[in-house]
Amino acid sequence: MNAIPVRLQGNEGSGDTPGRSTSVITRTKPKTKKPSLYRVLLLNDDYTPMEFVIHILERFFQKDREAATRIMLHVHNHGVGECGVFTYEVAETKVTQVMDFSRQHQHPLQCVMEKK
Ligand code: TYC
Repeated sequence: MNAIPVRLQGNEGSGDTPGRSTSVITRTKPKTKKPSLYRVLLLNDDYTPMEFVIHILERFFQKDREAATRIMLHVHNHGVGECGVFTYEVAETKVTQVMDFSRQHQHPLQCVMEKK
């Protein structure tokens, strides 16, 4: 639950119109909602070249060579690994970019997203 700080707005204690209260409750803090976050994952396969996966991580996930190599080897050894965490639309865009780029280069690399 989320407490909402409020302020009374009206004529209480104003000295106006005794006996006729017109107060309303107003929000004092803007109502904000944190966006849901999604992990973008790469899946291992036996055919996509390691160098191609490193390139994907550099190009679409802004990883430096060292981080990209570490993530690629993690996927290679464990079957799946995280490339980043994004809001829904950004995650969806990354998945599409990776899948399209891999397809264009005739690699079977799979990229998926999952809610955190
Ligand atoms: N297993 C691949 C190979 O040995 C390399 C690879 C790593 C493929 C990560 C996909 O997401 C992947 N060439």
